[in-house]
Amino acid sequence: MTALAKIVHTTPEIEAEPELTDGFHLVIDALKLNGIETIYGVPGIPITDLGRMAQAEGMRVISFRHEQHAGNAAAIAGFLTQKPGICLTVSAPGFLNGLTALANATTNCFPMILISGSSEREIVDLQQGDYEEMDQLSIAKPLCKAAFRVLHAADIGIGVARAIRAACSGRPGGVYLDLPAKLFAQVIDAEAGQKSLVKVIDPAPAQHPAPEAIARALEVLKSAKRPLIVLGKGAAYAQADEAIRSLVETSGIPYVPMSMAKGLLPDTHPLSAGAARSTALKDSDVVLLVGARLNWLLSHGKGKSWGEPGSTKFIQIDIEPREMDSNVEIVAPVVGDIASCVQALLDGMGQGWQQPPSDWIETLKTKREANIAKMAPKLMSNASPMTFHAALGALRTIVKERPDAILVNEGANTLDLARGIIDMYQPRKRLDVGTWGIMGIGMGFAVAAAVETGKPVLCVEGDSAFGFSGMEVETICRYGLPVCIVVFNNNGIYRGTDTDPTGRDPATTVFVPDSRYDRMMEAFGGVGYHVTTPDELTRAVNEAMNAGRPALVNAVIDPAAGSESGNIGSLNPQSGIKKKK
Ligand code: ADP
Ligand code: TZD
Ligand code: MG
Repeated sequence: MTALAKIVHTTPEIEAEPELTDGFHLVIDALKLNGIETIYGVPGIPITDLGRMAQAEGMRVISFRHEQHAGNAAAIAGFLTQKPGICLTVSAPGFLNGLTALANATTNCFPMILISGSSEREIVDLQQGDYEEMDQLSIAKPLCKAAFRVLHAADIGIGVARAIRAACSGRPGGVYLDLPAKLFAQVIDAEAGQKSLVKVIDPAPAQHPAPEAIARALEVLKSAKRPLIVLGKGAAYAQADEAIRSLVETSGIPYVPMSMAKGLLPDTHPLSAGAARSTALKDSDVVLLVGARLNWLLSHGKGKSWGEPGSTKFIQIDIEPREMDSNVEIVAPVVGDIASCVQALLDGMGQGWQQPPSDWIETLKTKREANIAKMAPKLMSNASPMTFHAALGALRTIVKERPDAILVNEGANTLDLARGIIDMYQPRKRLDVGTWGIMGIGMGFAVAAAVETGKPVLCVEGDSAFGFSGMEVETICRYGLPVCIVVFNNNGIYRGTDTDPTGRDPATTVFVPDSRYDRMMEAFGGVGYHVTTPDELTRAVNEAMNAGRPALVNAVIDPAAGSESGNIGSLNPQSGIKKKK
């Protein structure tokens, strides 16, 4: 009993029981106080009642079939809204299932909080075999940005506040919050409980760049003959859309969007060098990175994709100071939040800014037009079974006509080709496998995209990729979400044509041929379509998206059309042993 409650009980003239609260309610109140309205999770001991009570208190609680997908939903909710997405799981196995998503969120700089119930500390620490026993805090620590445990109900407010601030401030990331079973039932005085809650003020404070850093960056940019801007998903996350558009248009510098930055400016923008990416990277002399890391996705800023060593100077805008020089020298580091940094650059450009030399712009334009023209006939093929290009050509038109729809995309060929072929027109409309190239984000991302934005969602999924989260079609049907899934069914991973050399088993990369994924959707009351031509695909997707109801289109793709590992086959290690001829 708290001190206050004791006094109340022993004072004879006050008859009424003191108003009490408990751990369950304090967690809910703390989240709500901080504007968090949705929880993604899977129920079970000890958090079943937490989900129920949160729902009763007006929160949206979206129950999944597997925690990884709930975690992915929370992560992408964080990316879309700048508020940490919440994933709620049970102890040990549920926690571990959610951990992949937490690690992936951290890797991608998405703010999320994994809240897991845990077993009794006394038993866990003596390893005495509690129900779902695991030292979850220790296991989470190396896989996330921060990890906290709350032992007393009176600390829930602070615990939630710390988790929110850790997830959102600086470089965003995943946070683990460990809530032992005993905590939920702890009772404290309601007024003291309310007072213990913390509303996080300014969870992601602006971080203004130093004026010297801006001056240095502008000097380097001015000296460029062939400048390029690379926009990354940090730029999409920052929601500084107008400032970024002004930066490109005022500077006149062509830009290349990384995958999830597509649509920050429409891919059809005259300064987009997306369709001339290779030339743009290789021939540029100064590159301004905006919320994009020089990791494998940009060939670490060196090697064959880039010009001669030392010929490209990098300016980098990032909120994380240690990102600078992580792969190559950054001649002008600009540390701060993207909105402030981009605005400072714009202010510094002022009236007298010189547009880049026109021959550079012309070179990229010519290359872009040539690449687009080369691609065009492939997108029109009417062959059946469909090629990836033909099916994506159909979807490209659909996205053009529905620019506010959110595109979720995973797979190998299905991913790499869709990224190149489907133009995006608005910010934060393309959600995909991100920094890790992880399979399994599909349905989790789709659910959260629909729940958080209310917009229609189109998922373009390799048949393997879809399988990682396919059971969540039930979740999509249960909540009646406007999600249309197109499964690019080429009978396998990369291709459906491999065989086991011994003839015993199916090859490691193939699935049951001619599977009917559309029937999975029908099993739960959604609409299934089976299509074999681009025209049928167009009709099915348009019908599904007009209806705004769950649908799955099984799109038959030529099993021989794909290439090993899509665009990144070169990353496959090759055996050093030469086969005898
Ligand atoms: P991409 O995969 O699109 O190239 P990355 O995930 O590699 O993008 O890079 C995103 C970068 O953006 C990270 O280094 C992260 O620190 C940075 N970032 C995220 N949000 C902000 C922000 N608001 N301001 C500045 N940098 C940010
Ligand atoms: N497991 C996880 C979690 N992530 C991964 N990226 C992989 C395995 C390996 N992998 C890829 O990188 S792509 C892919 C796997 C299994 C599936 C490719 O097959 P698909 O696409 O059917 O989704 P295509 O269109 O047939 O190429
Ligand atoms: Mg496939």
